[in-house]
Amino acid sequence: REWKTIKEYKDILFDYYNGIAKITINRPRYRNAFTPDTTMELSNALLYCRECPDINVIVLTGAGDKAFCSGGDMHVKGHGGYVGTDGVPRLNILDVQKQIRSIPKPVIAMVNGYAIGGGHVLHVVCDLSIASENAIFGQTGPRVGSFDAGFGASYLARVVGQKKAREIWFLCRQYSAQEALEMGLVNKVVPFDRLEDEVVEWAETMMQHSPLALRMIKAGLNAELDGQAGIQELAGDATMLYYMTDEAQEGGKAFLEKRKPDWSKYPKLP
Ligand code: 2NE
Repeated sequence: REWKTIKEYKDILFDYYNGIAKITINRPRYRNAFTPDTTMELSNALLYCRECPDINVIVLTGAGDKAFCSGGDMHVKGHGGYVGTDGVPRLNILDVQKQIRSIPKPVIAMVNGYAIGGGHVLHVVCDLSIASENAIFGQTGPRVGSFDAGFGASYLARVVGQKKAREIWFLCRQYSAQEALEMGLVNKVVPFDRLEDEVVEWAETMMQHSPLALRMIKAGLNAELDGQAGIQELAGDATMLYYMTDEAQEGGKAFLEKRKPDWSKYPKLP
């Protein structure tokens, strides 16, 4: 399989193959921990994925065979956030989480090793998670002076249930890929050397289906959980579809032609 580079970055790889974009956190020396710079690059790549009509499915992963992502880079954790090369403390990984949830295309976490701390949250917010047998899952926040009480807690609880989510956060244990599968935290576990093939197969299956149907399903599943922000996205999709109707076009045309709109010819289904 020949992945083609979409764009060069410092901390991430950004590749394309057959309708699939693959974003790889490329800091294996630090178990693919992210700094604010890494996070800005992730945001930038995700924005590209949103805009590009040739990208149907996005895969998020980490470089190497040890880690998907080990969360925020503890070397740059300062007062008020993680400090990037500009010296400003930030928690901009939260923006990436929101982007993953709101991008109107399926996002698959290809979990190739440790998914720990903020790295665990990243896989949790992806639509699907496929893990290799060596993957290990867990939160560390309360052990290392941090926490993610947003999607990292509330959405996790929707995925694995309240008791398990509290166990994961309160005890900071590590869980095997098999345990993750049993608690519904991942969709499938495969041997490491099959991981990418499996992920591409899942992406290709989804690409045989209606992109708009997938978009609406994702928006609907999110809307139930994301309050007004979730409803806003679902409503935005409804507006997009409405704009594609003759009825909506009539409104705009009538305004420009300085006449009363004639709604009578459009269907009013029961
Ligand atoms: C990931 C884990 C379990 C891997 O363990 P192991 O034994 O395979 O590797 P090791 O030796 O711990 O790590 C290899 C190198 O990577 C660095 C280590 O410091 C080590 O460097 P050297 O000793 O060789 O110099 N490394 C690993 N994780 C790093 C990190 N997150 N930041 C900087 N360097 C890191 C084990 O390494 C581990 O437990 N890592 C820490 C995980 C963690 O606590 N992450 C932060 C959680 S808080 C967070 O992510 C967060 C949040 O809670 C809320 C909002 C935003 C972020």
